Amino acid sequence: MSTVALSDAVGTALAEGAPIVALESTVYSNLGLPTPDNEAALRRSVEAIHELGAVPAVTAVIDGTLRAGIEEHEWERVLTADHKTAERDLPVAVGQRWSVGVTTVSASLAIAATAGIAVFATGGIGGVHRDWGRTADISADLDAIARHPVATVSAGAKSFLDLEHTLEALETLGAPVIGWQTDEFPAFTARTSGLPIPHRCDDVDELSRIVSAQRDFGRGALVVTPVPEQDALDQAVHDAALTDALQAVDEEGIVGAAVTPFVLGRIAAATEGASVPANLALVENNARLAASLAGALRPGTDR
Ligand code: PSU
Ligand code: MN
Repeated sequence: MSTVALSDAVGTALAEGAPIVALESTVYSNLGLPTPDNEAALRRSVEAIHELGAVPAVTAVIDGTLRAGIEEHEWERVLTADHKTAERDLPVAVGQRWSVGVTTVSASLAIAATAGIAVFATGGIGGVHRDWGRTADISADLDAIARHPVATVSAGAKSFLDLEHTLEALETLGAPVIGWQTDEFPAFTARTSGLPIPHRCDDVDELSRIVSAQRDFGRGALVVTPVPEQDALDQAVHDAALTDALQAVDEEGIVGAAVTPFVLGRIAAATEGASVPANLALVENNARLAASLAGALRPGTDR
């Protein structure tokens, strides 16, 4: 993998062993959120990480270079980008010198691992799609979460996925799933899917010991935390919008990497934007937990 260029702040933090939180960039582009909510989401994530004394490292490909940490004058390029970049696309983005590639969870984890960053925050991970038997559509996020020695913090997986089989796939791949102050798998804008998860943790030092032990194996873990109660999307509103969105996927023949942005856009439109505030709140909440975890997890210390 090509070298990752670090922002000054991330370079200094790595050298000093200060806490860092990697962030993806697809969610902050219009593939993830409409303008201007995407910028608000980015700002809230970055500020939450700073508030907790950690350094944010937004990952992206810019002018053909893999980046961990972007400067504020580069935000606009990421916010307006439309080139979704998964881990397998990274070598092509570098070789073809893409102007801007926004990273998914899998690509962000590859960049974070290469840079030596231990903690990563996203909104909701990709997973097993509901029609996986027909389409074989299983997000590359899952394998990347298990394979890279980076802890991923998310609000579970996106609610339009097959969450039961997403958990099953994570088990097969060997990724521990740890509920932060919960026993159930969160469902993105909903606090729970009702599905039990194997492990729960209520204390950040304990969480850092778990993540650190898994890093010693050279592997990653998934930490899940529900959207804050006051920001959760009404379940009935959500379910109705989702049914319509999934029907539209079929009718309009949307496949592959286009499915996730399409469904997110349809749900946002159908809920008259009620899903967007929930999405912003959970992204910030995840960044906050990731920053606390990064603070508890001092690189190089044997906890
Ligand atoms: N969750 C969101 N918005 C997003 C995504 C997740 O709320 O934009 C993105 C993430 O970058 C994730 C990707 O890695 O969708 C998964 O896409 P796919 O299902 O094609 O693997
Ligand atoms: Mn997919």
